[in-house]
Amino acid sequence: MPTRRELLLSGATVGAAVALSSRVASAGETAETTARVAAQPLGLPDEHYRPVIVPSGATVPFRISAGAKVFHLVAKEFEHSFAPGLSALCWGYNGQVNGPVIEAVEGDIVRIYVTNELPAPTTVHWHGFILPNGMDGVSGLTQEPIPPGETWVYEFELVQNGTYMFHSHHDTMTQEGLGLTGMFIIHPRDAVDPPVDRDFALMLHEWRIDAGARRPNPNEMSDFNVLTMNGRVFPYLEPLVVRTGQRVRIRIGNLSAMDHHPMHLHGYEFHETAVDGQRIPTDQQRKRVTTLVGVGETRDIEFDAIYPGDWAFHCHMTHHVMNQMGHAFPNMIGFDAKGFDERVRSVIPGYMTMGAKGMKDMTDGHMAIPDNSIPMAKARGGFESPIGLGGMAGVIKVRDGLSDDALARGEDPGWYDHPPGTSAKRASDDQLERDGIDAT
Ligand SMILES: [Cu+2]
Repeated sequence: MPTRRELLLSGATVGAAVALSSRVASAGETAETTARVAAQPLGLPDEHYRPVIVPSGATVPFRISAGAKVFHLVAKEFEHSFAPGLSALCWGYNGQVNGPVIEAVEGDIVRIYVTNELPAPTTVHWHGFILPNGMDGVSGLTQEPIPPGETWVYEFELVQNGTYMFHSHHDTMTQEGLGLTGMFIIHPRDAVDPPVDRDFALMLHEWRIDAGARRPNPNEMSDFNVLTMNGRVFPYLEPLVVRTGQRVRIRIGNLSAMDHHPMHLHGYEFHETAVDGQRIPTDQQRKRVTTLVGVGETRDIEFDAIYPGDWAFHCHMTHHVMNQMGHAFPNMIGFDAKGFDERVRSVIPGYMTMGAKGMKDMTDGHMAIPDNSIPMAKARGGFESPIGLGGMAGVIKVRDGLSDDALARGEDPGWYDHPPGTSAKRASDDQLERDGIDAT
């Protein structure tokens, strides 16, 4: 077995690894005093791992320098779009809320620079990591917070593999709440069996954004009205596109403030293959259709995409698949508004009571909405009626014969064309009579 010294590092020699600048401010002692050398070559995309796909998001680019994989996170405020018609001033890394995704390989040494362009101090905590205590990123406990305008550096070896996360640990309620969270995926040295063809990463979050407000309210404790995956509400999260027969993994992380999310996949039974980065032995993996992702937890699920179609994947808390407009209305179900509406119209021309048949009234687009807000599910699929989903929902589009190129380009194949005889439709008189259904 070669000694550490004999090992050439990808793109950098051992000599370069030792010559680490001491001018860099460090979150702990290690980066300043010793440059460790990875025991094996740093893992490279497409050579040592298949990169994850981040719908509506991105991974952090890296360079190899002085024996480590070098990443740079810039924490700052920016305008984030949750959906056309709804944006707000959020805090995030590299211009993304709840992202971007850092990807590396078990055994890699990572050196992560954090530039603080926020108006407040910050830190980054590496959630679930086995690392030196001084790299753990807890403000006041393991380091001084990073002052505005400064760049600090974290450096540690990745001794685990799996789906992990990172987030601010300074004034956590405010900073996490405004979007300073992301996923950190550590690929194993040897791909798990069976390997997956499509490996998706989704980060869950919840926000309180009052209609017309410029910023989310991080002080909210229970009444969240914008529920997102990778910072988007349905249907503005890019679809998860898969060719029929491919093996799929979905990695789900939850750094919502207060809510656990039961994530439900339509049309499939999946295996829950990892919890908090820990791979579950194959014979203990349970088949499920819903996986509960607690706050601060991650889950990996895997399945063979053998059923073509447009399959919903969403949180099963019904208020979490609504958009802003919809939670706070009075209960009008069953209210007979006929005479009432006429009387009110004599005072308010054009008045119409909404919600007597349920919240679907709100989806049809004939209700005036305030600036910078989104009504419940305005989106249309392949049908005349809008899709009855909003918030924390996405679509997995499984299609026959998609080319590798089309998948690599992230092309949206459009809405599913259901084969004849495979869709729900109005029952015919013949059917009703044949089967003895009295529908009169
Ligand atoms: Cu939920």
